[in-house]
Amino acid sequence: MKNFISIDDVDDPISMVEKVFEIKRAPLADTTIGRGKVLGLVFFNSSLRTRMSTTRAAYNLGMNVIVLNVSSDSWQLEFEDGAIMDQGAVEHVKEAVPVMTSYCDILGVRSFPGLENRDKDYQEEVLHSFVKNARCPVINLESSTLHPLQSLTDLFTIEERKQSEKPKVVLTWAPHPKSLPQSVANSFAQWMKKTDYDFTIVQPKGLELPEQFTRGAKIECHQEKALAGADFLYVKNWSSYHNYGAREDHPEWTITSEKLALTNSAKVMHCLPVRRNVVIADDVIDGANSIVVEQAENRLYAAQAVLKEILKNQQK
Ligand code: SN0
Repeated sequence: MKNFISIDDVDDPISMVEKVFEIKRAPLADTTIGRGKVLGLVFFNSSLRTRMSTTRAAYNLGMNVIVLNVSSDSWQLEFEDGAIMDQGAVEHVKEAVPVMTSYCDILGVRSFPGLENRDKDYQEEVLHSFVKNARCPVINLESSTLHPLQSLTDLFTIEERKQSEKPKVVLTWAPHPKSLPQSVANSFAQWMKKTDYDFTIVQPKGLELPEQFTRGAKIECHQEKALAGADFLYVKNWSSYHNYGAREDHPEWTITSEKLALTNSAKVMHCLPVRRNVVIADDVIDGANSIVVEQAENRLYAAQAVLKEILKNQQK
């Protein structure tokens, strides 16, 4: 694996999941493959799980880590070609990224969408300028449209816990006080489509995700109907793709114990952070069906599997 930008960098998602199983069975089986190497983690946005799990994953492989919080600790970057830099941005990505890669052997980058200009966000300007200017592999730590480290984790978590060959997996929209990216949901849909699960996405009418990621999935707009018989319930808010970035208020879409009762005692998943009693009710998150903490733990093994594949490729 050269970069980890999207599912397209993975030859076979299921064999990648096998590698995550191997790591989870023995996380410290290979503590020298990354010796002398440095992972740079560049954050344009907040992070808890991604930062900590990817750092720990690197340590388990013998790497060191440098974290840069661009928005608070570094110079403001310019991305536009030919920009006359007489405003806020201090440094162009054309210098900044090659310089970063002269100190690092792998670079991870997180950059959320602005949620104002759909074309701009869906062109993935920040992520692509990192890939273009980096002289080392790049890992997507959640970009404007995708979050593949989360999705690999999610697929692994379902494979680890499924009780039937083809579980019914439902991705349901849920309310949120802010406009959020579509990235987690887009990416989850993209990875689910590579499986033979019975996969449904349910959202209020008008909040459909972009077809490029959901084509082939069952798409519903009646939540209760979609929840019937679900084995896994993936709960997530996203803002509108069609009325780009708009937040919609549908308080009746919160996942409560009454909704959970409609499922086949579904395992409840969420990428976290989660707004309790808005997205998911307390008794569901605190209840026996919730696997959100175990799911987050699996971020470590997924990140470690990805780093290991990239390190192995560098040894060639
Ligand atoms: C991000 C998102 O893409 O939905 C990151 C999830 C891994 N979530 C948020 O930004 C939540 C912010 C909030 O105010 O709850």
